[in-house]
Amino acid sequence: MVDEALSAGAVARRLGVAVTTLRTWHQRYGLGPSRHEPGQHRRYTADDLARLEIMRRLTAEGVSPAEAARWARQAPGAVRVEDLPRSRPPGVRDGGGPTIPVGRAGPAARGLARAAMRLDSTAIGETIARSLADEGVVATWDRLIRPVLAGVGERHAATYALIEVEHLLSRCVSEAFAALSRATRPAGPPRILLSCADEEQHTLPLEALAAALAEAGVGHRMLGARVPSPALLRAVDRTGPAAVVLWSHTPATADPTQLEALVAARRRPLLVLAAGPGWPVAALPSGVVRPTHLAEALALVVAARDSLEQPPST
Ligand code: B12
Repeated sequence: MVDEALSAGAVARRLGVAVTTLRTWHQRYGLGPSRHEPGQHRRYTADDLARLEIMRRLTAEGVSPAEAARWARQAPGAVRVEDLPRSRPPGVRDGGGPTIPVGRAGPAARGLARAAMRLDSTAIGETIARSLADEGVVATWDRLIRPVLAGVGERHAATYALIEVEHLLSRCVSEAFAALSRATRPAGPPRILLSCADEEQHTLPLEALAAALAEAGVGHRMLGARVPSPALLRAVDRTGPAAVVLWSHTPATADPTQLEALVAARRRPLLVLAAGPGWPVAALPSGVVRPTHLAEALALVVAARDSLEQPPST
């Protein structure tokens, strides 16, 4: 299962629980790390992890923590999966119930998906914050958050369920990106304008771009969801941005006249990006660029900002 002993943070990530939950399980139920090397923090072994996996699964299914801990302490070896108790109260579904498919994404994404299924906003927030600090915004969005969001969308489309999971997860993602942005100071004036198309409520990819810009110290303005075309044009006129990114997630909000108005604006931005899967690739006004992923959009807007800042060559 695992070759090396793990830290509490790594175990929390794998299981999709908060570090504070691990601490409680250790203090109250004796399910702590067993490897101890002098002068170092205790580490979790593969057997410790197997016990905690049982604890996580049973508590998620509604078994009381004390009873779950009794089963967990017998593992590994002494417990067979079919012997485990199944006292799941109505409405509590995990483990054997529906899960969020995350494709080939790694253990952290599976942990995030499990935390989302449990509506555990503390664990969701901790998992995302840890990844933002360790991996940065682009990797966190592409490898951790996006697979889970796509999985929630897929499961919802198939079952009409998980709306509460989608809403809670979306909110936690927004909060994590906003916290990162608050902790940074952009250098220079905000030359990038981010906006959703009229009636578009899917803001998270733009929030990811905003956080990536903040991480890179690039100033920007974010207008957010559902921006009517005249309001966007007024914002362009008042702020003269180097680049405007207009997000549309579905064909229903992808009216190309919004883009036409931008390229015809009095203070025409150097770069207009039609971002998001909603835009019809074949019907974009000329001069409009369509990035397909976060890193590409980031590189394009930073380049536009840089060329506006550069003094004219003599
Ligand atoms: C979270 C979510 C919501 C949240 C949004 C919260 C928020 N603050 O953003 C809420 C609950 C508000 C919501 C509402 C709705 N939603 Co919604 N939602 C989603 C969900 C689960 C994730 C959206 C997201 O952030 N996707 C980002 C990533 C996960 O998408 P991706 O496909 O991997 O990304 C691709 C590209 O976009 C690109 N990309 C990714 N990130 C970035 C970043 C940049 C900068 C760039 C350039 C590119 C890029 O790379 C990927 C490869 O192509 C999706 C499922 C999905 N697969 O997207 C449904 C989904 C988009 N929603 C859907 C629907 C139907 C709706 C509603 C109409 C539901 C309703 N009946 O009310 C409303 C729409 C309201 C509106 N007018 O906008 C459908 C759209 C179907 C369609 N194609 O028309 C989806 C696909 C779910 C589904 N499978 O049915 N939703």
